[in-house]
Amino acid sequence: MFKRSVFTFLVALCGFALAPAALAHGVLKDASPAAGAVLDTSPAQIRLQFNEALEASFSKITLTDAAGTVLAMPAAQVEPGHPDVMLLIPPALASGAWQVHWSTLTRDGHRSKGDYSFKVK
Ligand SMILES: [Cu+2]
Repeated sequence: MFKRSVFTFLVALCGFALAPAALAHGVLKDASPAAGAVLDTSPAQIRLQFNEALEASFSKITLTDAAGTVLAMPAAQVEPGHPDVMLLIPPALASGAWQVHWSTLTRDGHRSKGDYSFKVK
């Protein structure tokens, strides 16, 4: 019962404190490759760091090419030891523009998503 009330309190606190700024949840803090990057070679990994710990099974990354086709590849993983980081090891990416689409469920229950693009020369 105590635990439950603490949980309720925390949920309420999170809601009250951040309700006016819903975008403060699951914010992308750092991305590699960065948005707008122009790379000489295909990136070895796509690493996205968020401001909150992620629920691995409900957080994902997809890549689409310039034509909007979704690239088939293994699912993104939460990086071991870094619950706020999602890591994707893509196959070799062809030259051109690539769009990164991410969606997250953070451990406090908030969903968030976004996209950005980079280029491979
Ligand atoms: Cu949150």
